[in-house]
Amino acid sequence: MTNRRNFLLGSAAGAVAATSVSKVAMAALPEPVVQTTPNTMPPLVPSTGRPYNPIVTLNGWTLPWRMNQGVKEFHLVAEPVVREMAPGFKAHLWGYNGQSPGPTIEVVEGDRVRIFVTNKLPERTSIHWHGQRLPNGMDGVSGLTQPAIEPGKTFVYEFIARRPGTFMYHPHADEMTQMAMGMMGFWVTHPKAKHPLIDEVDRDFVFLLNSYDIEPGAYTPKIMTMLDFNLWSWNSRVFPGIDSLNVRKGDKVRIRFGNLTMTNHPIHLHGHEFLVTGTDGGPTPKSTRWYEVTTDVAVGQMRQIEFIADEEGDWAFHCHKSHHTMNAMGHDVPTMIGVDHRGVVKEINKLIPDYMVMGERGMGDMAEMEMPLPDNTAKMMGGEGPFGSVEMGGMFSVLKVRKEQKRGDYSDPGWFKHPSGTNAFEWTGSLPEPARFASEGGQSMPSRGKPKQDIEVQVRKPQGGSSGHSGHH
Ligand SMILES: [Cu+2]
Repeated sequence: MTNRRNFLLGSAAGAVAATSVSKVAMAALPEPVVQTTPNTMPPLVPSTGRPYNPIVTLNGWTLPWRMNQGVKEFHLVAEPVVREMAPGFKAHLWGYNGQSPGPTIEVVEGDRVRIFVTNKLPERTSIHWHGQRLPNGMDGVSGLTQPAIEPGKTFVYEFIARRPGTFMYHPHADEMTQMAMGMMGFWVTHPKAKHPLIDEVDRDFVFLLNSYDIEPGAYTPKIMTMLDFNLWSWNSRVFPGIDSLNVRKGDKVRIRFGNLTMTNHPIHLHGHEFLVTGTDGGPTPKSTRWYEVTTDVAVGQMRQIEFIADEEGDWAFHCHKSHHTMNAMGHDVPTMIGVDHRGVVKEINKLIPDYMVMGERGMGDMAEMEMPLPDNTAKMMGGEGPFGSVEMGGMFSVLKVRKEQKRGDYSDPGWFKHPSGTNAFEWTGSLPEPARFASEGGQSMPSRGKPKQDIEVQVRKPQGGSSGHSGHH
């Protein structure tokens, strides 16, 4: 759970900051709130300031504030953190207030916001409030709009949350390193009154798309990686470490996501069609909305989707780039589908008895294989569902729609119990002759310049041996 730690008497890491920040200055700061678990925290219902319908951060939390003469004061601490990316797999990242990503900041349109940022990293930082309208000097670009925040120092940002919408925050100092290390967070500005383009919803979820390159067995991301990441994550979690989105049948659901990776992510929901009701620029005009089941989020963008959860079940929700639903194994694995290497394996087994070949029937076996992995490594794919392995990793979760789920209850209802007769099943009866070959064969347009003789693909077959191919030379 959330805990407060005394900043001056804090951990060893805190001692660095304590020496350089005076007691008088610290007394004026709101106490930093630190999160110690990667669990999805219940929504933070506002007890001061204007009311709003709070959001839920997947495997994350919302930062509490204090009111100081009408100003909402927050305190972010940039610091090294240990993030559990999936059960049993921990990464040494940089983040804010104990976690990566940092806490979600929720405010209401028109709020005056003051954010104290204390730097407990070994290098300079700053925070850019991605997408906000604000005075130029509050934009957080080190060198351009402010000096960088040196280690041990605290800076203050202050501005009015001028427009409602979905925003992010991230460093704008040594961005390449600091974002690759997990420094980022979400920001939601709720509308202050009924807004013609912002509907009220029953459930409002947020998560950030991020990616890491952590070698199997290692703890720290490689920060030089440009595209070949091996961990594609939502809020620095990989499936099966990403919590499900639990809703009540009939709920109006909003899901907001922002992309701080180096590639686009087509986010896909099963069983329902949704509207894109918000982008970086705020709510979309109603005339521009159309139904989709996949929406692409480009680098640096935010998207907000909405739908009525009117179909019961466990619905997959994931990035549609198939490599992004896999975990760390690297991409240097040759494709072995269809390769018969029984003979080779026999020879290798004489030298290495445990040697086995990967992927000759596809990679699905990897999900169940109990191959010894280096310590601290997420399986390439896995996740046990009610019918076996889901054979997924990375950017994958499940939308759970249930009749019994109560309003405001975000707990996991377990697996869906399918009404009898509504599951796909194995067919064991007789099979009819395929009708299609008789009716097919026509082309919509005749081809031109076709070779007189059909070209046959040459397949090199093993010569001789006892494989049954002898005689076919
Ligand atoms: Cu993706």
